[in-house]
Amino acid sequence: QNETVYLDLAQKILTEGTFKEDRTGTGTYSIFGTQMRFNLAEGFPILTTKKVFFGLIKSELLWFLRGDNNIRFLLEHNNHIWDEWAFKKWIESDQYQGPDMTDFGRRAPLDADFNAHYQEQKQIFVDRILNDDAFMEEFGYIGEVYGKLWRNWASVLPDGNSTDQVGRLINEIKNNPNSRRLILSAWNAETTPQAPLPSCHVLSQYYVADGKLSAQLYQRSGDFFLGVPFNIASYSLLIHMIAAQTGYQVGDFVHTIGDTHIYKNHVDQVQEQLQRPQHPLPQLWLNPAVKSIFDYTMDDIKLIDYTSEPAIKAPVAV
Ligand code: UFP
Repeated sequence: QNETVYLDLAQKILTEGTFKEDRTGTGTYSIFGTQMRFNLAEGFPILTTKKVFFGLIKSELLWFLRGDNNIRFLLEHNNHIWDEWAFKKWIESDQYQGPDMTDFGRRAPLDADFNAHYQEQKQIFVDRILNDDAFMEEFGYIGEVYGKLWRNWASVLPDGNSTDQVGRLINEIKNNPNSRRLILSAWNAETTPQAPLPSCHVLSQYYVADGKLSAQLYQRSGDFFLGVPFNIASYSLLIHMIAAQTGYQVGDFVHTIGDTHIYKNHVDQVQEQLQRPQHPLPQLWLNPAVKSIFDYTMDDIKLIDYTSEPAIKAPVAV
């Protein structure tokens, strides 16, 4: 089954991974340079050994495709996966006057009192992003990452226009499908390293053969338990959407990851997951009436027959 490639790699990281300290202070088991391949014709590769929240994947991808890098759109869709990164910029600004939030990601799981203050401050922050336009304009942005770079890559020429990489990619796939230059880049060497979370999925390449569209992603860093299942489903959805808009069937999703890691505090959860049965993969439905990749809404994208084992909770390393 399709998911075995994921489970086998999880097992390999646990048995062969090197223990490595990391930026978050958590510690990881890590392997450098891994690859998984998913044949999208066999079903939609969302994990079935634990529940993955597809609604969050949809709203995040629609947010990227809007060229949006302000978290308000995500909050309006009840999606909180980017909150911490915007919050980090807010508490580091000189306008923030609340209790000390230094190192909130590390401290919150260890200290119940601190965690209560942290949750309160984050709620205040999120409410302000949603309701206060000036605050949203100042503190809602997460910098030069995905959406901004995909749709609106700033020109280096003084009077140049910005580049819509996604629009260009779709045109190239339609007009020049044998091209070996079908690239979507989310890493601007000048600006991306300053973002609160510099892009994890750095670059993807698209490939057409035998009437099928495939893609390979290079992900620089992969949190194998929490992040990677999202990334697999997100790129698989993107391939389906591009294929639908360019008239191809779906081929393979090739997922290459640099630092492929399992956080120390996710090991029990991974071991539990490895004991669980797999279910048949669901199918993806895209509304065929949508005629541009930029026009999909939440209701135009559905998973059919997604059955899975229950979700497994684990702390996010921030
Ligand atoms: N991470 C992912 N996938 C993502 C994303 C983040 O796995 O799409 F945005 C994880 C990888 C790593 C952490 O554990 O978040 C980012 O930390 P760093 O920038 O130090 O690699």
